[in-house]
Amino acid sequence: MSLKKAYEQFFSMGTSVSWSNMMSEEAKAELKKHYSSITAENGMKPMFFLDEKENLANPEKYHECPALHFESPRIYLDFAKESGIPLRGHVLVWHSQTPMWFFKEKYSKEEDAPWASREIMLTRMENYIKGVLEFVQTEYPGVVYAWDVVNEAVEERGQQGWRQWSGWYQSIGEDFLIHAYRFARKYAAPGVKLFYNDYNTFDTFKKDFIVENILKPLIAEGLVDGMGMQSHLVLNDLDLDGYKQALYKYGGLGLEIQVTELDIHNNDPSEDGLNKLAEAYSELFHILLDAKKNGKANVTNVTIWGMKDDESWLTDFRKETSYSLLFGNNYEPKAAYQAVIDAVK
Ligand code: 9MR
Repeated sequence: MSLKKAYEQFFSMGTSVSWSNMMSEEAKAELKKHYSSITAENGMKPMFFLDEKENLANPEKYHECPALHFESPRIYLDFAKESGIPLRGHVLVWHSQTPMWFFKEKYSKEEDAPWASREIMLTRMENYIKGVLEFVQTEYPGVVYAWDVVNEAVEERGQQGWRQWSGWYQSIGEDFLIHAYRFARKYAAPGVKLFYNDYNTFDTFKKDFIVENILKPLIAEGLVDGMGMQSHLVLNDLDLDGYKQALYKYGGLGLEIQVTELDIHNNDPSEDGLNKLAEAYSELFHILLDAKKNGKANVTNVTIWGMKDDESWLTDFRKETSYSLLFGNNYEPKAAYQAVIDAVK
């Protein structure tokens, strides 16, 4: 049984893919077998589209319209096109993995270089979004079905509100977000879905902030189609009730819901540890399936953040080996994989 087949009636099943996955025939075979959606884990973020050499060499020429290059993104788009697996675009507007010089006057790399003006940054934003979407839609029509337009605009603790140290916030102000969606809607091909994406979206304050300050204003202008709940969870600190409440709250707004970056950090590779992980995945997938079936949330995709344990970003981030995914280091299905398959039976 494959993941995509098991879930085809309910939602697509995705995974993030790395550059090295794209170089591996084994990984590509696994992708074709199990997944009906892919997301580039890194390679379609702004740092990969922005041509640093060209922009820095000719800042006057590009100060309104940044030079872009497409080598890195093409690897993912070529595979998506050739395999027929639709791709989630990640991500257009983010504070991270966007070079600091992009936000600065004359694309300066000096440490205390001034921010570019609001007007210039709005123009750069529009031209960046236009350039990326037009490239993708011209050369790979129909391949990218959704975009995370803005990622992680809210502070760690929601009660602090907007992430004010973001280059976007610093240079434009809090309405950078609505402008990003206006530009994305303007240039996105018909049918391409626009998402807001964030982590810890079940945190009470963060959830309320996102609903009131981000989703409702975007919905009022018809600028957003879906909410991306990243879902980087931790096995020893799970609150699936809170998760369900958040899912229902976002779902109640009438948006599509996608679980965009699912993993459950687990540092225990013993049988007991792996069984606990399987139970957590099982419970989570039951929540998602129930929400879909009872109309509480229109879940349209679940994406696992990594194809196999030894490729998870979590080991680096948590400073301990993480056994958080559905497949082990040789793509062997773990108990968590079986639990996900069983959840839908
Ligand atoms: O998994 C990605 C990792 O390889 C990168 O080093 C990291 C850099 O910030 O980004 C990771 O992916 C992030 C995603 O783009 C946005 N949500 C959080 C993810 C985990 O950090």
